[in-house]
Amino acid sequence: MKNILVTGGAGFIGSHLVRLLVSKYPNYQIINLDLLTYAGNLENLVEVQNKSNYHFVKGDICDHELVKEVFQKYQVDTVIHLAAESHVDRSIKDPFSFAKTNVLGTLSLLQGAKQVWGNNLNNKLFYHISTDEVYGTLGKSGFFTENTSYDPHSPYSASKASSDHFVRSFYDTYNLPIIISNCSNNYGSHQFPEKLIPLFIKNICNNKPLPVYGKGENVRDWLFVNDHARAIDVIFHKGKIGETYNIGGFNEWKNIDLIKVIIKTVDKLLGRPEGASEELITFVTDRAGHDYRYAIDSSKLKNELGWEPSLQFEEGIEKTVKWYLENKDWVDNVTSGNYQKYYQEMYGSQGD
Ligand code: NAD
Ligand code: TDX
Repeated sequence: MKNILVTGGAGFIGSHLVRLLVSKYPNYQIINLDLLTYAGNLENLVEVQNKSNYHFVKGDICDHELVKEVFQKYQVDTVIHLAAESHVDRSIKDPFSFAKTNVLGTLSLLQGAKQVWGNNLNNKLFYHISTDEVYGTLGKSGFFTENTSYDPHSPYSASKASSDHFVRSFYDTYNLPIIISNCSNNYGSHQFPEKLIPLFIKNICNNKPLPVYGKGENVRDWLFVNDHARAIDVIFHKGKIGETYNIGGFNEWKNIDLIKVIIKTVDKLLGRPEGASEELITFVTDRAGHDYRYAIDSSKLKNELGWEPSLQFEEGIEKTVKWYLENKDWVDNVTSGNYQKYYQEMYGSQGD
């Protein structure tokens, strides 16, 4: 029996995790606390919304009184904390909201756990979900390990780094049982079309330009989102208190090469001639402070807890593209509202 508070469960990774936990563990109560910002969508959770072990609370993690109420009402013994502002480009335009949600929101949850749990810390866990971006950028070779020093460059990664430090400080100072994992770039269904892969699939379908930052030379390490959810499940059950685990797929792609794979896959599934949409590639002004390369060494997670990615990249990309093509209504729904304004402000005439 567990009472697990998942924050940000209506977002991309959170909704994959909630669906996994609710169906795999009928004896666990899963409480999803989510503010439903532009990135949160209850449509992502229709599959579990009527399950008796699933509970939804709409609210802000920064609302400390609400957080304590939720801890008490549901007798929360585990927190898996994903709620965050998560898009680097938005953090460049509005860093303050990243500090608020990612730093103060995390602190509000830590304080809630500390106050409600008191000295009764048996079988308690505060599991914080973080990113490889806290480590900064790599050159052409090498990997981030759990011992790499923090060196964030964007307001997003600075806010995530700060939240990681707060989480660790609660372990060192108050013995709060914590675990942190730092994952590489995720891809898969239900990702908001502001991030590279869903944005480009959407634009290819609509014959719109594909805004590639700089020369498209930057490198990211891509992991299928279901594999991240599986890793969280493993770490939550078998991870050691106080430890950090890196999660990644040993799957590095230069942006421009990845974009060509996406184009090829979408063209094939839409019945267009191979490579027809390559003419949509448009090189635009680089992202400010753009980290050159991320690559995760996840051997600790493999050697100590036995986790490995389950899917080859080509298979994952094909599944992902198919999902977006078959779920145009989902894409249209999440991109109604303020999305057009965001797109115009972000890409202006460059991407349109
Ligand atoms: P997302 O933007 O898709 O979802 C974030 C969720 O948090 C949304 O449901 C949103 O409504 C909710 N939220 C935002 N502010 C809130 C607040 N103040 N109170 C309550 N809920 C709030 O994000 P994602 O891509 O699913 O990322 C989830 C977590 O994983 C984040 O902490 C992110 O830093 C981390 N992460 C993401 C990736 C990635 O590739 N997407 C990789 C590594 C780590
Ligand atoms: O329009 C674009 N053009 C482009 O060239 C966009 C949106 C992105 N890019 C580039 C920037 C990056 O090098 O593609 C790469 C991937 O960009 P994003 O999808 O925005 O991801 P990234 O900035 O790498 O961060 C992601 O991975 C780590 C998530 O958004 C973070 O939440 C996570 O922590």
